Amino acid sequence: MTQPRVLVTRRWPEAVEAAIADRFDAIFNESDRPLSNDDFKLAFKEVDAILPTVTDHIGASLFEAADTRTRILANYGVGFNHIDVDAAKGRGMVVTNTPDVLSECTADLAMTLMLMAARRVSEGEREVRDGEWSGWRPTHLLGTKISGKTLGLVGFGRIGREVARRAHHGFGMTVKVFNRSPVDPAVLRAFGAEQVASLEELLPQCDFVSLHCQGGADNRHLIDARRLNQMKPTAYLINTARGEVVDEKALAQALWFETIAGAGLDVYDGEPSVHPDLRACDNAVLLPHLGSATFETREAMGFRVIENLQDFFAGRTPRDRVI
Ligand code: 8YV
Repeated sequence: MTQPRVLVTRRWPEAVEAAIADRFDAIFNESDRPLSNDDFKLAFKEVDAILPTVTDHIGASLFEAADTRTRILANYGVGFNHIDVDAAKGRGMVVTNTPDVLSECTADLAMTLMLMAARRVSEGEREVRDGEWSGWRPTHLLGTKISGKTLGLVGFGRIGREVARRAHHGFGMTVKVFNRSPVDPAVLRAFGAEQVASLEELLPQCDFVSLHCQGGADNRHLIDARRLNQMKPTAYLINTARGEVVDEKALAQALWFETIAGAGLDVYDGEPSVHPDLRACDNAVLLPHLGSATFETREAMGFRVIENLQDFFAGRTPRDRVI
């Protein structure tokens, strides 16, 4: 029996690539450079499955060719806002993602950013590396305590819940949740959390606000100048979700004029370029999209993609089908 032909758009962990090579007629991207639109147009004609990542912008125009062979886009990652899912649906394509396996590591990174921003970790490290540290003193680089403070979560899916677990049970934080749909009270109780009705209600109460909603058009600039103004001047904004959820120019202004205390960002609108005004803010901690970047998680994401593909090609509904 001929194996399905699949295209892996970036380098994946070795063990996963080996497993893919065993099971499929696989094309790997040895150079690990993002593919162009023309590469994708060709791939749509020649492979049964494309295995994209967040760095692949698979827009509507790529779905227009008449002679498309691709039947499934098996995304490596939970977020899939880089794929035009309506266009995929229009072509009868299946789209899958990789939830669950990255929730813990992404939540760990949100906590990392919270601690780094509040405790001024990057400023301190820059000082030591630059040879500028003049020694201990009682007033040196004072930051903000996170234990016992109030954390607002925007979005309460799998990752938001893992952040709530860490924040509440690990750091004794009070957790408030804004989520579009009502959350089961038993789930809220497990994290000592309270659901509030609106962002307007959430933002003024929180010492930390952490974003865990989806990207995409609906949430573009959900956090804009008006909403940043509703945050306390002592509060911190954490974003491990998608860059487009925040109006970055407005955030840079809020940081520069200290209408909020700081931010911890892992994702950016138009990454890998980062808004120059944000890079100029000392009170912003800026990481290069590391949310799921552990050996364990990146392997687990890969094996989850393989499971989805095997189900699909065996005629079963993949467990992580989103379209
Ligand atoms: C991934 C992420 O590394 O899963 C997601 O949505 O943001 C990251 O953890 C990335 O998307 C891989 O495509």
